[in-house]
Amino acid sequence: PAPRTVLLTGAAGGLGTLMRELLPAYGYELRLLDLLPVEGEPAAITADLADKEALREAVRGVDAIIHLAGISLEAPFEKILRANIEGTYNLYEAARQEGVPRIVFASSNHAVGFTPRPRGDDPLIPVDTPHRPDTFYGLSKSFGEDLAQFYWDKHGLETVSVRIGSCFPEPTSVRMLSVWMSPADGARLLHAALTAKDVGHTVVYGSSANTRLWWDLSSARALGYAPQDDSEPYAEKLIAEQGELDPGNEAHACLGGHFVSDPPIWPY
Ligand code: NAI
Ligand code: 15L
Repeated sequence: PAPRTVLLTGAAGGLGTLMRELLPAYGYELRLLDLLPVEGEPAAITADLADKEALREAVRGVDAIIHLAGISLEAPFEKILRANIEGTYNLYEAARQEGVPRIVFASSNHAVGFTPRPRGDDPLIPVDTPHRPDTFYGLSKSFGEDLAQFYWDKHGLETVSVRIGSCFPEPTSVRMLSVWMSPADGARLLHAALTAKDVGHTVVYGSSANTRLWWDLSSARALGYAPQDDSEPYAEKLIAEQGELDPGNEAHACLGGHFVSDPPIWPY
């Protein structure tokens, strides 16, 4: 049967807020969880991913989990370790113990952020390109993908790992013309990831069908995802304001954009 009750972790965050608005139209009943209270949602579970008992209770009885909770930008390693690495492990372990069959994991383009971006007629970046994390943050997403593979191979718990580009209401940079995922396409992709049959562990890129796309969306399309949006209508204005991506600029050379060239955040 198609999943109906879905736990959404990270429900108070930017993406969580967008998906809370869009996913119910697909027929899901969302159970919400976040470290912070979720505005206007008194029934939301307020819990830390470090709280194993709270996670057991939160996942009990759901058909699937959309795992968005965690630190969403670069941060000192100890913080990433606790929230993203241990936190994601804790969630998978709770899901295994409670028999939840599928997780949709919010991975990130920063798991492969040091991959040079295609230029000219270069081929699109395939989904099986090696992990090249650009930050401790990206490293935690590479870990999450490996964790997902392990829980599938060892325990038969399915995951779709979505290497999200930039999911915001509008693209706000020239790089985003290539990596943007409209919120509506984000909901389409999550719905496909929840309902496709026999996904095992499938890795997909998460973006709209952008004219300036850098990566291959075929594994996402194979789940039934049919993106409807393209960032191109925003191109003229953004390029007039910011200029074309400069191939000599390190922050423009790779998929991860400025995450590649930003100075480390201390303490390292
Ligand atoms: P966000 O930072 O707005 O939201 C993350 C949420 O997780 C916050 O509400 C925060 O309170 C919660 N959280 C953090 N640590 C937690 C913990 N220990 N226990 C429980 N909850 C905790 O981030 P955003 O943009 O909504 O992203 C959601 C997910 O998608 C993140 O995992 C992020 O890495 C991933 N992602 C998002 C992209 C985007 O374009 N928005 C791009 C690529 C990946
Ligand atoms: C991410 O992984 C971040 O969570 C998000 O805030 C954006 O920075 C996005 O990547 C991006 O690459 O634009």
